[in-house]
Amino acid sequence: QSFHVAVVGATGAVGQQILNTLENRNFPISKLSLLSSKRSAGTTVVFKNENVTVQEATPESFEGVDIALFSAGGSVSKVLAPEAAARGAIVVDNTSAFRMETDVPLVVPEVNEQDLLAHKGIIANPNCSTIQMVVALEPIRQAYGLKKVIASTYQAVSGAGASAIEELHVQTKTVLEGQPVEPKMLPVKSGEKHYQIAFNAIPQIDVFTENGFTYEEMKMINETKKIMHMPELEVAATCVRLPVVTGHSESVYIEVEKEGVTAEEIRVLLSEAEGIIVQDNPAEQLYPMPFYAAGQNEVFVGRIRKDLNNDKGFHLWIVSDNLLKGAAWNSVQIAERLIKLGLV
Ligand code: 11C
Repeated sequence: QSFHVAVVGATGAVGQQILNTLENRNFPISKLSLLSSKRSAGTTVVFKNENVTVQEATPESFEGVDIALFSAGGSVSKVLAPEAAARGAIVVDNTSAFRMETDVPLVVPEVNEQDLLAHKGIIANPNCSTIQMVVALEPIRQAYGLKKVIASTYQAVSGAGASAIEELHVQTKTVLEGQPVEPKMLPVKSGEKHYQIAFNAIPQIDVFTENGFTYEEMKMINETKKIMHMPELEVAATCVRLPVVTGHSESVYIEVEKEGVTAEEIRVLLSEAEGIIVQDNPAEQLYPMPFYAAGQNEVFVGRIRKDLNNDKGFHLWIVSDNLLKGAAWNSVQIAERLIKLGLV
């Protein structure tokens, strides 16, 4: 059994990784439609050693498509994802356009695969920083209960797309040559102010909301509650952009419900959990780092410590490739589960 797959946003940072992942997983494809906004149409991309020309995405592009993987920005998804679904395609959408809609499952397969069963044509892929965190938190929730989560993130520029990677490269070179830099992209491309990212840390990802948290922070808060089916979970986040190309890192403080849990118990639990690699041995300076996690599908967890004051408090360091588990791999994994569950 094989499927007509459409990739919308095929030329972007995530789109490229979706194509790599489809290729690496040998995804059962009978026909592949590579689509994009008008601006990128006509570009050639390579899939399985063949050049494929990207076509402009229109509603008609989705005739006969079984699975449509969208990562061309929220405005494209808002218009075209319903068109694709109306034509019978199952959409896996990487943007924030539909994530919080009640009839759209927001899915991380290791956590809430069963939510796929209720889909109505569109399935949302969560934000990258949310995905890696909930993969690590779900086994802990199941074993010990979960009351509180406070996350501080150290996020790579690739989360802001291919042009942000380019900006980091150009700025780094410019600074090393002793020239003044002209920031144009970060923290928010359409924003009024831009700051240098090379040799810097920017405590703003996406725009600010009225409560003082940024949208990235609110995504982590709201999406975590939805994916874990825990509206009552206490969650807070501070999201920071670093001059790292790929791989988001997170320092996460949690409080569990059960008393007397040890850090070693959490280490063992996570090392047996799906999609997680525990790298945690201070004696050997073993801990996850984004440079080494890049290119891999798993979520890496280390620095697991019990809080010094709170018996139910623990600290974790969670790292993953934001373009893979945070985006492309999670999307393709959803598509694979849809097939496994007989939903396509
Ligand atoms: C970043 N997390 O690192 C963002 C990118 O809602 O899918 C992903 C935005 C999203 O900038």
